[in-house]
Amino acid sequence: MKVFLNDRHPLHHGRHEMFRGELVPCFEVPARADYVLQELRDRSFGTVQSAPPIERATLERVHAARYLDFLTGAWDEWVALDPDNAQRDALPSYWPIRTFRSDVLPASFPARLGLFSFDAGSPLTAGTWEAARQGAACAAAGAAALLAGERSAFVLTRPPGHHAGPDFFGGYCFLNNAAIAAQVLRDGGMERVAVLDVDYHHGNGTQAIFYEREDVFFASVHGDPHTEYPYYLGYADERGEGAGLGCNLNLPLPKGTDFARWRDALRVALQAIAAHGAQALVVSLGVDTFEADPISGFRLASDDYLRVGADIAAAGLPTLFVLEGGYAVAEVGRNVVNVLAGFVQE
Ligand code: SP5
Ligand code: ZN
Repeated sequence: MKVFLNDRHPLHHGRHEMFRGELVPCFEVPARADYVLQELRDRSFGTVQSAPPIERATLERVHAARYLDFLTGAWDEWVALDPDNAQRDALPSYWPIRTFRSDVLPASFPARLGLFSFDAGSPLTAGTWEAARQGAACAAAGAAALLAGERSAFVLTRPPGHHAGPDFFGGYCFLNNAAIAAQVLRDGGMERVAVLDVDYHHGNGTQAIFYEREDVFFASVHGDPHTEYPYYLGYADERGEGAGLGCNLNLPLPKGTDFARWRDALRVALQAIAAHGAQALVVSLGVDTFEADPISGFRLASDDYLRVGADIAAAGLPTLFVLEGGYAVAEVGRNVVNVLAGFVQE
C-alpha cells in the first residue's frame, strides 16, 4: 500500500489546550505520527513517500478563500500583536455566536481568530499552516493514486482534518484532508464518492462540507453528541439537505460501546455506502475508539482493528485511509496499522 507521509507534520506542535478552565498539555502531539511510521517500518508495511505541494485552487474546492487567507497569515499576525507571542500558542477567546455578524471581518486578529474557529482546544502555532497544507497535499496525492488505479492508499498526517469546515478550524483540525481527497476524486472523474468516518468524534466539518450534495455520501459512527464532543452536530436525524437529502448518515453510539455493537453500526454504514453507488471510499481513520484512549469512551481492542480493516475491504471499493484522531499515543501505530493490514489481508 502506498503511504503518503506528511514530512512537515512536526511543524505543528501545540503546547496547550483549554480544558476545564485550565491550559493542559495537548493530546494531539507529533509523536502520534512518529509511532505510526515506526510501526509501518517494524512490520515492513507499505511504501512510504512524500507528496508534491498542493495548489491553492485545490484547497478552494473545499475551503473558503477568506478562511485560507486567514490561515496563511495567522501566525505573523499573532506575533505582530506582541513579539512575546512567538513563544505562545494562539488560542481564541471570543466567538461570534448567534445574533453577532460573521460577514464583517474585524481588523482585530483575536476577533478573526474566533470567527474562524469553534473551540479553545486547537492551538494555532508557528508551523500550523505549513503542516496542515502539506497534509492536504498528501490527501490530494492519495486520491490521485486511487485515480491512477491503486486499490488503496494511506495518508499519514497530522494535524487531523475532519472537524475543519468550509471556513473554520477546531477539534485539532485546520484543513479537511478527507474532504479534499473526496473532492479530488470527484474532480478526477469518480461520479460518486463516499466518506466513512470511524473516528470517535463526529466529523462535523466533513458533514458540513457535503451536506447539500448528492455526489459525496457521508457516513459516520461516533460517540453520541448529547455527551461527546463536538456536541452540536452528529445526531441521527441529520440526513442531508436539498439535493443531499439522504446522503448523510449519522450512527451515534453511547459512551462505553463495545466492538460487537460498534461493528454492527459499521456494517450499517457500509451497506448505505454500497446503496449510494459510491465508486471510491475515503476513510477518516481515527483510532480514538480504542479502549485506552484518554479522551474517548468506546472499547475497541487492538485486535479488533484487524476486523475493521477487513470489513472495510469487503466493500470492494478503491479506498483511501486518512489519519484522524487517536490519543493513546504509544498504541496509535499498532491500531492504525492493524486496520491497514486487516484491509490488505481481506
Ligand atoms: C480529531 C479529533 O479526534 N479531535 C478531537 C477533539 C476533541 N477535543 C475535545 C477534547 C475534550 C477533552 N476531554 C478530556 C476528557 C478527559 N477525561
Ligand atoms: Zn476524534
